[in-house]
Amino acid sequence: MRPQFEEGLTLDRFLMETARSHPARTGQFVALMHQVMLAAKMVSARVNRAGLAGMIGQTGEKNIQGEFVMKLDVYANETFKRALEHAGVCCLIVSEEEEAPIHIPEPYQNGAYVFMMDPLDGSSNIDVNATIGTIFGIYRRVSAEGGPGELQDVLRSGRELVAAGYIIYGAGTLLVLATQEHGVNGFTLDPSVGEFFLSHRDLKLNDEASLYSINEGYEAQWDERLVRYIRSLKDPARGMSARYIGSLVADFHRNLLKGGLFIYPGTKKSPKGKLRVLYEAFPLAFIAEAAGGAATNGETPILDLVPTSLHQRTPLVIGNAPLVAEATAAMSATPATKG
Ligand code: P6P
Repeated sequence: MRPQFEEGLTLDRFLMETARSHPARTGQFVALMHQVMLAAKMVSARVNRAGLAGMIGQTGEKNIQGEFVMKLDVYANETFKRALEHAGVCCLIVSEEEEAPIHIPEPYQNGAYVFMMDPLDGSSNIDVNATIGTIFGIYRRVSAEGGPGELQDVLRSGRELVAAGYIIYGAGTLLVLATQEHGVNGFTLDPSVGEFFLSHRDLKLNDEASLYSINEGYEAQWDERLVRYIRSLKDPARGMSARYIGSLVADFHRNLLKGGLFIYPGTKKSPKGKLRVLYEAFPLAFIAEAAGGAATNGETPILDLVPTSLHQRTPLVIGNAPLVAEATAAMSATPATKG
């Protein structure tokens, strides 16, 4: 039975109360999430004044404050890395911004967790002030405690994730956290006190959904079965509306709250699509399933995949379970033999 958490609870207290139910926990997960919260607040502050701080799309120059100007996504990567690499909670960090896995530098301790992140997804939307976000997934290491993390700690089934979440930097900053034991909960940052407060308790993807999200500009590159399926969603009798921001965290978050189906398919040019397994598809699939939804690659559940490389891509079909099942069946149907 999940404890009932009242609105307004801080993320700090939520973490401590939920950690208490795991005597085996060493407190490292709570410490890791504290570092994620710190980095999230720093990135949020910088995103909110990006235009002023000369952070829009520039790099390597000094701005009027004399600050070294980094592109926001580089700043986000550095901020999360720095917050996590010296806290003794991670043994490996994987980032969309870095080709190789990030090992914990001397003299810092290797911890029990692997942290995978897209530090600032949708950053192409920054210049137009569209909502962007950080996406993360967390494994407990399987390699021997104490030493540096290994590839076996991260190239593994999504079913082994222990937690996942995202921070969405929009009108407000919201941290959504999913864990195996406590479902999906959203915490809104009150920048005046620097705390995250429970604002979206026990989020659920129920079975009603009237939104679908896909970049229809690529229709000519889609598999014929997908073309037919998307056209079927436009039948007025279905009462569906199209919503597509082009920022994965924003599109996913809207569909999580309102119900909807998001598809980033493979195309003839890019059969594996654009989105990455480890730090986009896995975390969002973990969240979707924890909320009662589903996620597939158009054929099989995303979380059943076992990636063979850090930046491997996958098609993504994610949202309310009945819609995901319907879309997956349509996309994987045996093509009718030309008679
Ligand atoms: P397209 C943003 O660049 C991103 O990685 C995701 O946030 C978003 O869902 C996707 O690309 C949008 O891609 O090809 O539709 O512009």
